[in-house]
Amino acid sequence: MADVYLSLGANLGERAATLRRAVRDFAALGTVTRVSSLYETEPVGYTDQPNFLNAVVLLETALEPPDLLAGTSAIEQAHGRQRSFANAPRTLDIDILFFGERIIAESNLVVPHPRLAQRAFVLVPLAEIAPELRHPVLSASARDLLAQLSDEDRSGVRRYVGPEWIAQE
Ligand code: PH2
Ligand code: MG
Ligand code: MG
Repeated sequence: MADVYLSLGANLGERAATLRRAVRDFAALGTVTRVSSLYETEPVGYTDQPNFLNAVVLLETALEPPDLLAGTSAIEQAHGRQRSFANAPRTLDIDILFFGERIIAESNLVVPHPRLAQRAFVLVPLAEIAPELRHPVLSASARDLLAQLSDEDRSGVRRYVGPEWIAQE
């Protein structure tokens, strides 16, 4: 079994409902044992698009990385994900942040996620559910990585609903 941290994002459609359904769909891939609050976040990278809702979950899975990636991609597709251009608005994005302590560098999957240390929309929810989690390459905790970001980066991330969001509707 591996502890896998997944990042979820949505900025089109019924954002919270989509994220909730996606986390329920993760039952097909393993057991979700922790869910962060839901955060409303300003778009990073390509900024001319709506705000996102972002969250991070811990999934305990017996799948190997390629099978997990196939599973998360299928869930993105099931929720209407269209691939247009990099960083385009999307109904659902699921990114594998960590796969246990494994380091993966394949053409279609790089783990730990290469941009997570720069992204407050990932580190704020990650540090909420796993502050002590160690990045196996950078050898810093989620809490420390978050502390290295600027106030300006962190200010683009605001709590939207507490962890109870997953049980609503
Ligand atoms: N995802 C991106 C690019 N920019 N910005 C926010 N706030 N949230 C995201 O999930 C996000 C982004 C690429 O996947
Ligand atoms: Mg992404
Ligand atoms: Mg993605």
